[in-house]
Amino acid sequence: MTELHAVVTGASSGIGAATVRRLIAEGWDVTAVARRAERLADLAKEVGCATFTADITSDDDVAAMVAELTARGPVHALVNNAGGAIGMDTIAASELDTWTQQYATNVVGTVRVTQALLPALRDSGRGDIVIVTSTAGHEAYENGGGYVAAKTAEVAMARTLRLELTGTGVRVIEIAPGMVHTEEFSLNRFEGDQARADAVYQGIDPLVADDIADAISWALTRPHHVNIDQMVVRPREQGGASKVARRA
Ligand code: 8X3
Repeated sequence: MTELHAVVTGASSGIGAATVRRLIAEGWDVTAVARRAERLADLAKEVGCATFTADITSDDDVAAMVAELTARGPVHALVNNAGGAIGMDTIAASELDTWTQQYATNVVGTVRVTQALLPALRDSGRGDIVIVTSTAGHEAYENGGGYVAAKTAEVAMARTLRLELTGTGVRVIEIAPGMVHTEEFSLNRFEGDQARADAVYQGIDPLVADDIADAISWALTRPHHVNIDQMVVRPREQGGASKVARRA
């Protein structure tokens, strides 16, 4: 059998890079997609993945990516991981631009890449679309309005897409992580403020990127008649968005 080919977005760090490593270890042929070419080159050197430098908010980039990937052969899985959070402000105080940006990356970016690769995924005969959402898509929390709204929309997208693709042989798998300590998620959210970013994970054993890569890889490697619709993954000490048991 030919190798299965997965495309992973947001692959230059964190959950995306961990997913690339994990799928390569599982024997997949993987294309890592992100904006930062140098980081992709390092990852390719480390694990032997293919790479494509693209910004998922750009129609041209995504069209070029799909043209190149489909010319190379079939695409069996798409892991939509690119996105992220900006800021921690009340809705009253938040900048509208942060809402627009979070919607553009998390929601519209995911739709853009999914639409563009859907014909190839259907043609593969066993397509998979993974959407990495967040527990923020399932539970609101104060000061997270823009991110909660974007992730809630992404959850709705996953549900709708699953209905629309029923009977086509394409699975739609939503993975919803809680607190995952990655190099960049909270640092980006707090615009480079390392102390604030570190404080998010103080006093708990947070998830790490590989925990989510493990969940993604597990869902993808179930027999293809099994669709893991949704998986919510949190650290043990996080009972809910606003309920975290921290050590003193
Ligand atoms: C990340 C989880 O708790 O920061 O998607 O919203 S949280």
